Amino acid sequence: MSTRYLAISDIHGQYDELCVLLQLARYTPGVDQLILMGDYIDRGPKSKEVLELVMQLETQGAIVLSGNHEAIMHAAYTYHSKQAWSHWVDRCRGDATLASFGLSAKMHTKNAEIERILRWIPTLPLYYELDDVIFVHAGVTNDEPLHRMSKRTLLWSRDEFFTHYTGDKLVVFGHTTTPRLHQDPYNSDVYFGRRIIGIDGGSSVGGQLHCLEYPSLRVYSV
Ligand SMILES: [Mn+2]
Repeated sequence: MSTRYLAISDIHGQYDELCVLLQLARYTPGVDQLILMGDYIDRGPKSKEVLELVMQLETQGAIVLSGNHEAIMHAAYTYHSKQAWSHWVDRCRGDATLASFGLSAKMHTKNAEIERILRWIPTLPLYYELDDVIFVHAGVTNDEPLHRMSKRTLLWSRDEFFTHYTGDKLVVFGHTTTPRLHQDPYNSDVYFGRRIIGIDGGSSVGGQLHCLEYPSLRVYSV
């Protein structure tokens, strides 16, 4: 029997939903291969709990990719710039992440747990590849080998990827919410396009959190 891959993306602090979803998919560490595709933090109420669970799942064998929100948080603490801090805390709702750690939004506020996360973020891979499928937070380009693609492409791609992708491999991605992919604000279901599958149902903005089972392409949703 082939391995069951389970892909989840854009959890954004929705810890309770993540726990329910893992139960619904009957995720079994050591049997199934879980692939978490980034954006664990910001917006939702329980980023700290999500991060702790994700790190635990990683030690149990889950593949844990980075999203752009992890990169934004890391940049906010790395650069001595009010703009970088405000971009994360205000624009990307990093204030919700800080609040989940019991911290204020004061510039570069930190505790030991935050320091641990800042050391962990740079260790996260940006994609995961099988013979016929690529799992990535945002997207890929058509004309470069995957290992040469920029962080910008892998973590931030939008329309240039999902409207123009011509590659041979199926790409499973998050980052762009599925109502936008469906061009229907009321449809947050998984988006099955031409050799692309968008799974970010916009859970933190009133949509759904999805888990895509591969290769069956069965979907579990909360
Ligand atoms: Mn994203």
